[in-house]
Amino acid sequence: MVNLTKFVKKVHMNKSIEKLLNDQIKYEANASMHYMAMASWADSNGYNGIAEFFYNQSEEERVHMLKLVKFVNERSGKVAIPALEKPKADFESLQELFEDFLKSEMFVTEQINHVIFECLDKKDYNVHNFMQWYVTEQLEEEAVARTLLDKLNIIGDDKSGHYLFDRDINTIATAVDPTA
Ligand code: OFO
Repeated sequence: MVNLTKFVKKVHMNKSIEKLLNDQIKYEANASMHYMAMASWADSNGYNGIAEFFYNQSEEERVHMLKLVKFVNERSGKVAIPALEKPKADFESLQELFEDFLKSEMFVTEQINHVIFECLDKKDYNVHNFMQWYVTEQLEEEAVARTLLDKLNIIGDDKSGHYLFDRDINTIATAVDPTA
């Protein structure tokens, strides 16, 4: 007869992976608040298109966090809902805003790579499979962040360029092909 108690114990999430997934919950939540602060800054400075873009990014990050919370619970792991960092509220320029956006995405990609590494090390192919969605998502978001920063660097300090960038940001972002 199979010892089911032993089996159930075995399918519980590996502790180091559980810890990394909880860290990831925190990074996604921090990114969500960070982008909310960016949206609010853009809103209060008359950049309505950029504000809309970051409000949407903030919501996307919240959904990424939620997906992880549900996944850890489904897999019998323990979720610790984290306290969050106070996000930066002021930016010197649009360049600074979008440099921070790119840095934030690069940071999250690096953390996801740690999770993937640990999954392979611990042979947890279910979590590895689940995390592939995040890998693809990061590829896309980093490509968008890079493209937007490149455009802004071309525009420089030109005010009419900023006006057009604000007007067209969503068109520019949706046209990015991360595999190109
Ligand atoms: Fe969560 O997608 Fe970027 O950070």
